[in-house]
Formats: sequence, C-alpha cells, structure tokens
Amino acid sequence: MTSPSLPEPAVPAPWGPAGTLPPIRITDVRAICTAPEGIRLVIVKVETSDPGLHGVGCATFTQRPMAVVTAVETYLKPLLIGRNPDDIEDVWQAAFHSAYWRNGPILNNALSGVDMALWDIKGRRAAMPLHQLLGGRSRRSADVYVHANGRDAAEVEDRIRAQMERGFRHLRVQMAVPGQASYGVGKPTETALGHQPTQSYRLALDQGSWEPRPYVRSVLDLFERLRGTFGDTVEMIHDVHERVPAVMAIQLAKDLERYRLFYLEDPFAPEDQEYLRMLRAQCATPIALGELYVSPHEYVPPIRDRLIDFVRCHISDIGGITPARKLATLAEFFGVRTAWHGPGDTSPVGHAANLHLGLHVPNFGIQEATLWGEPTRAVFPGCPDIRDGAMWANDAPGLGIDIDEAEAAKHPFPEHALNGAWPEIRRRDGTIIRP
Ligand code: GCO
Ligand code: MG
Repeated sequence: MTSPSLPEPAVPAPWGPAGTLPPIRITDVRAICTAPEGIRLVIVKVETSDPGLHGVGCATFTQRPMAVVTAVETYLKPLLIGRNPDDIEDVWQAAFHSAYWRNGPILNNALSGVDMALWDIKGRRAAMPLHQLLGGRSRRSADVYVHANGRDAAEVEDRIRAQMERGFRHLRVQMAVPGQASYGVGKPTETALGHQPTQSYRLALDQGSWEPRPYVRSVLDLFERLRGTFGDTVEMIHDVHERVPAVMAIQLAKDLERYRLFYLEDPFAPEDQEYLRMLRAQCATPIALGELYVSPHEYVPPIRDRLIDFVRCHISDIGGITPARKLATLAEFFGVRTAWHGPGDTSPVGHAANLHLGLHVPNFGIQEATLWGEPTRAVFPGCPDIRDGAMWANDAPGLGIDIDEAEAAKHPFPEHALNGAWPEIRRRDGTIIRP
C-alpha cells in the first residue's frame, strides 16, 4: 500500500522543542502484518529523524486487519510525518479528531499502533522502561491467568492441575457442552512449554448449534465439582462471552456466587450493560467486562456507577496507552481494577503495553496471558517473560520489545475460511447469536 509522498512536514504543534533532548521528527509510519502462529497481527512501526530510533505499537484487529492497515498508511501516515514524536498527547488528539467520526475499532486500532510506538520512542529516548516513565512500579510483576479448557470436567481438572504445577494460580475455566459449538474450548493440544493455540475462530470446535440452557447447567455442575476438588487453592474465572439472554446471565451470576469466582466475564454484551444494575443488586459475584468496549460512551458509565469490578478493555481497541492510562486512573477512583484483555489476538507488543500499565497502576487486578511459542518469540525479540504465575518486564527502555521484520516476513497472513472472521454461531432454529 503506498501513501501520498510528503516532501514537507505536516502541521507541527505550534510550539518548539521542549527540554534538553535534541528535537526529532517522525519520518516514517508503517503497518507490518505477520501471523507467526496463525493469528493475524498488525504492528505499527514509527521511525524518526534520529537514525535507528523507532518505536512499535499494536494495531491488531484480527478480524479486520486490512482495514486497519489502510487507516494507518493512507490516513495517519500523511498526518504524522514531520511531527514531533515527543508530543504524544498532541499527536493523539490531532489524529483522533482528524477523522471527525471517531471511537470505532478500526480507527482506534490504527491510532493505538502509532500511540504505543510513540510511548516506546519516548522510553527509548529517556532510557527508561515504560513503567518508569509512567511513574514507577507498584509491584514487581503482574499476576496472570491462563486458560484451562476441557471437553469434559475430568479434562478441565487435569488442565487445572497441569497449570498449577507450572505455577499459575489464576485460571480461566471453560468446558465444552457435548454437541454444541461451545466458546473457549480449544483443542487439548499443547506443547511441553504449555503453549496453547488461542486462535479465536478455532475455539468454536464442536461444530453444531448452541443453546443457552444446557450451557448454563454445565457451568454450574463444573464449578460445583471444581470447588469440591480444589477447595480455595486456585482462583477461577469464567467467560460467558455475552452469549446468554441477559436475565439468564443474572441467574447464572447468582447461582455461581457460592463458588467464589475471581470474576465472571462478559455476562452481558456492551449493548445490554444496563442489566448490570440489576445483577449488582442481586449478588456479589465479581464482574469483569469491557473487551468489546471501544468508546468512553461505553466504559465510563459502568465504572462511574460501580457496576463492574474489573475493566477489561482491549487497549488497542480503545486507542492505545494514552486513553488506557486515563481509563485506569478513572477506575482507580471508583475502586475498579484493571484486567486488560490479553488473548492471542493481542500481539506481544500489546501484551507489553498491558504489562507496563499493570506494573504501574495501583489498581491492577489481573492480566490475561498468552503462552507464546517459539515462532512468536523469534518475531518479537523482548517478549515479556511469563513465570511463577506472573508476567515480568525486562529492563530495556520503552516497551522493551521489538519486531524482527525478516522473521515477521516468514509468516504472512494465512488464507482463512471466512477471511478470518468468526464462524457463524446459531441456535437450533438457525438464529445467529453473539460469538
Ligand atoms: C478473551 C476473549 C477472546 C476473544 C477474542 C476475539 O477473554 O480472551 O473473549 O478470546 O474471544 O479476542 O478475537
Ligand atoms: Mg473474553
């Protein structure tokens, strides 16, 4: 994809360079596509007039990646070349408002790619890891949860044991409903390193229809069994993935209260978030919501009204680190903790951004981890380390991660059926439901 050539700098901010660092300019903005483990990732690389000084950011919207690439290269690049990368807030506001219509996942992801790259550049310029730049650490590492999926309860128990032996103390538990296209139940294949294939559209494996009642029953039976087996030795999470009718989700949250979940995730779709008020009035099951939020219109009200316990935004979907740190601070004042979305379709660059924010903010809750395999680690030198149930940052400046473009080029986007979008999930009568 080519962009218009830009001989002259775009409008710089109307003030000169600040501080003692030599002034620099943005010289190039590129979107890099790679799929080291089959999941389509988009990374933005911003280069500067200081030779070798660059930054990387996550712009991954795996279901619609080429729309994001166009937004980066056709619309943001011409706007950004010539600007001062030090002025992150100003660049963010300029890019955000230049579209007039805003707060959608495509433009937010494009903006995030640039925004994270600018924070990365600032850290490299200051010779500080991002969490230092943000104000320093509140903890030495960020506790993570990983997935324990199974075709039946016995398999889920085995997976929980295996993950606990690896040091994980927080697990997301999902179980297949026989004959149904259950969410979150991947193939039980994994490497000795514990790497899980997390590609979302591979998760709806038991092809078939999906009915809410048998699912809800199976979740209750599963947690009854798991608390019996494990007592309180493990923290458990379950993702409803906004699939059941809202009133059934309220009943489920009430019935699960006795099993003391770490949290119940996405009992409702963002469109149904007014039901949160009714749920809160009826039980104390902790609620996490937000991976589908893209706009402050959505995430400010449930925080302000203390309707959720964990805000789970996908940082690239809300526009990057600049809005995410503000959101974390807003949440702090209302006693809401962070649990940034971190599946396989958040790139390792996005996970690094999650991690640095998680190390800094006082109101950190938990971090979803993806256990990367060797191909991903080769493409992204500096991938955060995962050990002892937590994610650890390295001491490298900025995000502490980079992209090896030669390695990335070895993994072009695969040709997916449906072009990588979600498969259709239907009720028995054929009605399409949420994924
Ligand atoms: C999670 C999620 C993901 C999403 C996926 C969509 O909590 O990890 O629900 O697995 O389904 O990111 O592409
Ligand atoms: Mg989820």
